[in-house]
Amino acid sequence: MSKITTLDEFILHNENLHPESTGKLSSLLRDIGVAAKIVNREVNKAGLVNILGIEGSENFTGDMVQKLDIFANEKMISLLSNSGECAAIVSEENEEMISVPKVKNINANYLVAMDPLDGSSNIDVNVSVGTIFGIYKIQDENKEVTAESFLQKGVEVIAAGYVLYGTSTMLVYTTGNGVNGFTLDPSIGEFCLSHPNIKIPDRGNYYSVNQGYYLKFDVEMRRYIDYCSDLNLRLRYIGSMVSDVHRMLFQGGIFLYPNTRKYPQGKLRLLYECVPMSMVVEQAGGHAINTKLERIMEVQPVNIHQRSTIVIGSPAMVKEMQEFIKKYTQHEV
Ligand code: AHM
Ligand code: MG
Repeated sequence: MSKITTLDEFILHNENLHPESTGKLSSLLRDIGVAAKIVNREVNKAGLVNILGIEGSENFTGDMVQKLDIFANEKMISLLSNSGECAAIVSEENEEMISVPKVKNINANYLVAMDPLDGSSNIDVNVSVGTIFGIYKIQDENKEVTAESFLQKGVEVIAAGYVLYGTSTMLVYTTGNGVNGFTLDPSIGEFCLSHPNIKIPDRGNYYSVNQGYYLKFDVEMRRYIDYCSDLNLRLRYIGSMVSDVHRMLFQGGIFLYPNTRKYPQGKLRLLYECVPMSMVVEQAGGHAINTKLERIMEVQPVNIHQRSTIVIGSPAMVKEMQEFIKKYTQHEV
């Protein structure tokens, strides 16, 4: 029987490879792992207890917030706050940045941007959802941490990943040195290394886009979708970015969320959806750009909740899509 490596062991092992490391990032990553287990427990029993359904409130963007979103948000915030390593949090569910009080009067070094439960429209029909996170370093320790401290390009992110609450629960993350996937073994309550050094295939047989918006897409997007269909690629769209991108990561393919009439800047959030997923995909050998052909990781954010278009997945397919944008676009790119 091969030896099982738990998430904690893996994080510790990597820390030992870097003698200069302070262990603070490791501890933050471990806390995210613990939060993921707690959220997972609730997601799994969502059908059993009366936690499902609309909470009755709307989050500040006007999307309906469901109970599990609130639970996941609160759990993540509480674990990150107690970790002592996180100075502030930006969450999809909170309009303002959340300042975290110092633990034992020690300054924390990191900032966390997260979507605590992405794909929330899937919750009450028992379809996969996910948690997305990106960890930033505080650039100037002498300055007070404000929302502006989060306005760093994706290339500055030091760790990013996601948790997929699916048929099994997986945590996939990168610290900029490859991507590793861990599957939760419910019998021992541990994330165990199941997918070391993930590499995305150069192309795949899948494309993922909300084709229901076809007529609302720009012409280059419509031409590209026609092309995918001509090639007999298989359309897969769960409506949960984590799940859809996870499929591309393992089986190859392309995920697109372009601008629509309703969302002229795209729907997905740059800081806590597009950047972390782009870092994971790039670290696995894939590409991620917006429809202006900018690399997502190099976009300078101007607002913590800003939206972005995204084209992400297998490198050969993203390059191909890029050519469609250049050829058919009626805007300047
Ligand atoms: P959410 O954070 O409110 O759940 O919204 C993000 C989700 C993504 O997971 C998914 O890719 C997208 O919204 C689906 O949107 P649409 O229903 O417009 O296709
Ligand atoms: Mg989301």
